[in-house]
Amino acid sequence: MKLKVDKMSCGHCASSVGKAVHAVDPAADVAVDLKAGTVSVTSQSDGALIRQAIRAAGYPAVVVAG
Ligand SMILES: [Cu+2]
Repeated sequence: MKLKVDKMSCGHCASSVGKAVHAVDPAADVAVDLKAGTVSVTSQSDGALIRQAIRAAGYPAVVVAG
């Protein structure tokens, strides 16, 4: 799935988002594109849970694909 994630501005943000996703699914594959403000996640877990975890970490996220 691909998400548009607001408020990511630096590597720390990228790692916070990665941690949030991995808290839901430690096996998830996470690719953050800071410039585009997008996050690609490959995971067997429920996408809604992943989106929620990213939001809970402080980054408004919406699913844009998958
Ligand atoms: Cu940051």
